[in-house]
Amino acid sequence: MDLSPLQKARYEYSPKLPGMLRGGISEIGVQVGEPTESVADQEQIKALFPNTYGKNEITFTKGANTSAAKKQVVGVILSGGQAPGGHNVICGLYDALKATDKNNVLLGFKGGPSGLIDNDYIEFDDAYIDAYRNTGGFDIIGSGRTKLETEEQFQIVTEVAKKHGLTAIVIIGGDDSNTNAAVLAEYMAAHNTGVQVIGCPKTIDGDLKNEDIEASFGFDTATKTYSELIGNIERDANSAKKYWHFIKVMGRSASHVALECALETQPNVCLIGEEVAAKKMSLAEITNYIADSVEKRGNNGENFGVAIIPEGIVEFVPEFSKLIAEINELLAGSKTEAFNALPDWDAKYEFIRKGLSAESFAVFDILPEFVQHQLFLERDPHGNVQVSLIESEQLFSEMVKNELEKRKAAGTYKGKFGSQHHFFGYEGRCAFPSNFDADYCYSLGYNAFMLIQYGCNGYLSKVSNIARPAEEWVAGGMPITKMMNIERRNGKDKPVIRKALVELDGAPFRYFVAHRDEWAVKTAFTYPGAIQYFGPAEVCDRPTMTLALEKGLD
Ligand code: FBP
Repeated sequence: MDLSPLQKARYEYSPKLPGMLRGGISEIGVQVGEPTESVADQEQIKALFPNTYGKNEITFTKGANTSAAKKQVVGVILSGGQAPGGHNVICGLYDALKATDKNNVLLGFKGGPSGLIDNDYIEFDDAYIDAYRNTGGFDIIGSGRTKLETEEQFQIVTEVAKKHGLTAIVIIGGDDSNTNAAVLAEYMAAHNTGVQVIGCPKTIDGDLKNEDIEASFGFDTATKTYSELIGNIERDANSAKKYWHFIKVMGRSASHVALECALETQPNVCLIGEEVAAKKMSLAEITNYIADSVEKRGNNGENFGVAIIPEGIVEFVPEFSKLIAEINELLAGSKTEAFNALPDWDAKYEFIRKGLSAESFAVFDILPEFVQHQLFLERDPHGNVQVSLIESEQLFSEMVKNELEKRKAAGTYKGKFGSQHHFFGYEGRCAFPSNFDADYCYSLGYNAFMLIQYGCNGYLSKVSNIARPAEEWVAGGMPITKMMNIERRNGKDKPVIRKALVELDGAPFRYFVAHRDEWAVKTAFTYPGAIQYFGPAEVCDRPTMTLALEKGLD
């Protein structure tokens, strides 16, 4: 395989471990902390996890390694969307496992959780692992979105584990995958399989965090990649002075990615889904909010700007969610066929007008025609609207354009409006991990093995104090049940890890609110530039602004 110069250089990079994991395996001692309680619904969670609930927090220390000697055969899977640093979790896991005993074995199950079910695996060796050190992507074994959650799947996993003599399974995934890791850990304990299950917190969306997990890995690199691109676009906008750029950024639901990019690049507008929901903003209100910035800047002679739109925005707009629910109802079952049989869009439009409530039809009616078509014509196999396909960056730019025409006619807006559209998502999910993610991920993997070695089951690998230099990071583990509560999912009460949305009283959002009015009118862009891997620590090892603000460092 031909290597790029950066890839070669990154092979040589030695990820930084937390101080207590440095100095060799024999010097990693353990401190057992207090027993834990789930964040809410304690009685219900305890009843559902009788074997794994209430376990103690674990912190590693510098000291004698007191774990029992035992041959370890560990299986690992990557679950869900790619996130930079996943390879380093596996490298850290492998290095700790082999440093403990070179006869230990690490198996990588391919293509996500389904690899465990299908017993599709490889055994890692040095040469294989070395080819992936400090690189982006999940191609080391691939990933997938199959959910491991049914009794039948757990039975198959137990059989596969028995076949290989697995002593532990490491699941690298987001909130859902780690919820399922906790259920699998309970199953393994209840059936006396002797198989331990450990999770690692992954997702570029940044929504797997809580009082124990300070950040999910991949968020740092992905947001730095998008911020570089947004900064470049801002410079272009400020050079050409002729376009408004509407930039959608990934984040299936929570707006952490959009917020972090806004803190890094100071655009004129950034929508935050959680605020839209809290204020119950309508599409027209959001449109006016953006149009106000365009109008003020245009009237100052600045006919350009940048607006960041989070991927999940439309689901946070209450009137839009209601419209989607009504459309799904309107076309449920065989009604889709009747709709499809109508001769043309005029007939379909009439059908829609009669079928929707007056309130929802009014929302439908202000949507640009391409979105109206998209809502009715591109549907998933169950006949539901595919909200994720809605091009919200185009939706809002079109609505803003229409609004500005009205303002022009009324004589309040004197500028010119031209727009460009972008969607940044896949560009960032497999980037070479930043030093932060390379270090954090390697530490999470190394630490996951220490949790296995010390006999833990149903724990999430936890590395904290991560806004500080790596030497000061604290390695340990937290029972996953501590992070769980009961939520209603698909009509049933389920124990789940609570998804972390943007907190409107949190420091990152408050910082944004304190500055956004100024950014909306002035050209206050900042240009973060490309991720730097070699150079001064303040440039190369800088945490996200979200983390720095949450930890009171900025
Ligand atoms: P995870 O939560 O699994 O980490 O994935 C997040 C994400 O990257 C979202 O930002 C995005 O909406 C989604 O995955 C895209 O999924 P897919 O890769 O299946 O297109």
